[in-house]
Amino acid sequence: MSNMKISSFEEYHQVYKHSIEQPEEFWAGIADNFQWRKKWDNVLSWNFKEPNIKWFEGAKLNITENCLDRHLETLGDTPAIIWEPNDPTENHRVLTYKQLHDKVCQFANVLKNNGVQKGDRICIYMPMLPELAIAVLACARIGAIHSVVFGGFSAQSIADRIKDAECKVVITADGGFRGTKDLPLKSVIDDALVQCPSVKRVIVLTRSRTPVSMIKGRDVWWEDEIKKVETQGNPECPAEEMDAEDMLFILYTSGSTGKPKGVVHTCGGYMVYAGYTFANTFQYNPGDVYFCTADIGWITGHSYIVYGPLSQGATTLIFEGIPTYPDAGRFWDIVEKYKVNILYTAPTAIRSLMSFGLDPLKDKDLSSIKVLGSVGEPINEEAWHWFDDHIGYNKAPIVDTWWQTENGGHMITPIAGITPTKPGYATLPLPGIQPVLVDENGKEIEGNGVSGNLCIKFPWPGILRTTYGDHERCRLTYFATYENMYFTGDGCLRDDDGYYRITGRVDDVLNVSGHRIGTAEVENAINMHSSVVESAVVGYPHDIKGQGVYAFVVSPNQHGGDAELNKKDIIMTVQRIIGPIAKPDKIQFVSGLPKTRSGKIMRRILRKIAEGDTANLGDTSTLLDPSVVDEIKAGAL
Ligand code: 7RM
Repeated sequence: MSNMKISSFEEYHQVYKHSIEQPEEFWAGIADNFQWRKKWDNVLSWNFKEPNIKWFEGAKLNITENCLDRHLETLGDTPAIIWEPNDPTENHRVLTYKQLHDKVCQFANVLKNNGVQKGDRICIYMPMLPELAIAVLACARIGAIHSVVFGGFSAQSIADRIKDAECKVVITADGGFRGTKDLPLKSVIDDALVQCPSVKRVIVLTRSRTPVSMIKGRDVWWEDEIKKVETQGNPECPAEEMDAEDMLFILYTSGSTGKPKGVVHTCGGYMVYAGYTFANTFQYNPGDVYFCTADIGWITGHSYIVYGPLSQGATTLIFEGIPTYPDAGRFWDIVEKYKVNILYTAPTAIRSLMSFGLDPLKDKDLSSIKVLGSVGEPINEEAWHWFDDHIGYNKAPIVDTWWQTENGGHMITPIAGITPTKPGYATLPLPGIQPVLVDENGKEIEGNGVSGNLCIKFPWPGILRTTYGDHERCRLTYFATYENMYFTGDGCLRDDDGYYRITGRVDDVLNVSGHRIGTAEVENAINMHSSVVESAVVGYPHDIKGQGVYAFVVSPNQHGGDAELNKKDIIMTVQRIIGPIAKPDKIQFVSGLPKTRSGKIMRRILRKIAEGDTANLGDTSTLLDPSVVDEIKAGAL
């Protein structure tokens, strides 16, 4: 497994060069570090036109054999998962590789008993428990395709995702705990399923013991189903033999249109890429305790809580709660309790903890930390230095990992302890990754000290293969903007040293606390409110969240004439339609939106107003009615 790890900056440059000159040879060498039932006939065939991308064609494997079975002999008694509960007084749990293997097999048999077959889509809506990882792996074990939906999404969002993928089974829990909140997960699922005739079975894990209603013939308890397979007596569940290009999972992500896309990853390429990047970026060593604070409902959790670490035989810590419960020292308590060596978190969490000052760090022993990681959004220099000074004691390299749901794993990132870092910079591409900057006309911008739109010009094993049920959408979103390139949607600069700094989205996608939210999605939700005629949503700089959601709303006939009440009601609507993560931070009622003669909303102007930068709004002469701009400026929040 360690054959993949680069061990010096010099070696990085050599390997990088090789990976560009002989990509197939390079990736075949990486793939040799995994266990295949049958090796590939062909490393790569691709075109970005359709697109049609195939890695390791002809190879057969099961990712769970790589994450579980192959470690049993050497690491059977090593912790695979350490679980820390939301409530620090509740007992933690440890699952060794042997125990995790057995539980995955057991639950895979539960799925089979409930009619799940290879290729079926399974929606998973669960709290951060070992059982969430077990459910994910059990699907992969039998070739079912998981679609994990983050616990912060509403019933409507879940229903949209279930319908899009025609899921047959939902796996959930009665409820969950996050900080002081109880999440009524099963009840949210019940609301969603009113619209979802494809769902034949709901498997419900007991967690919170909140009363739930179970529907006869549809809903079963996780624990009862486990008892059934126990009495059936066969604890094994042979892993399904998968083609490298069979679907492994779908994960929905927001784009610039109103409807989230189901990003599709496949078994072979995703496994290789998640494992390769985990081993290299973090420089994981046997025995290290690794803690990624993301939720498994996001790609970071898929690749860097479950598949990446487990494929490398690592010990991965799953935390059920939030950084500020019961107080803002919680992460540091966890680091101390388990002697965490590698901590991977998000700038929004760092900024939020920074705001509590240094008190929560008093008497916390963080000396176990060797590597720090950041993901999800650009990290500002202040947060970078705080992380470096107060958490890493200036001894732990910070890996600022840039990548996307569509990429499967890290793309541009330092390699811990090997790549010299610079605050705010994702630094250099991993070997195998060929970033390019392009101008508006799609012309490559060469040389250093330049900026442009970030594209990737050659495939890597973790690249998305399609968007579920709509390949044309995949082509249009990622491969049609610039010919023969994958377009990331991010702006980027390359400094004089050739280091990359990602500057943020160049499309109508917001990044709120590291969560991708399409402005169109939020607008659609706001527009559902009966008082709303139309709306425009933009982002604005937010101290903790990175970006906040600013909504300009045309709402002439407010019920009862109470603007504050109406705002609350609109916020509730967004919460119901999308979920709490998309709630507007600011709502400004306006009498009209700035539009061009062709009816397009001039978002550039609204963005400037939301940022508080009203001095130079640029050319407003093409507006249908320039006077609305003055009104909006005057009423800005
Ligand atoms: C992993 C993840 C992807 C978008 C991406 C960027 C932004 C992520 C960084 C970053 C600057 C980083 N997947 N982004 N990481 N920007 N520096 N290190 O977040 O699909 O949910 O979001 O997030 O804009 O396009 S994601």
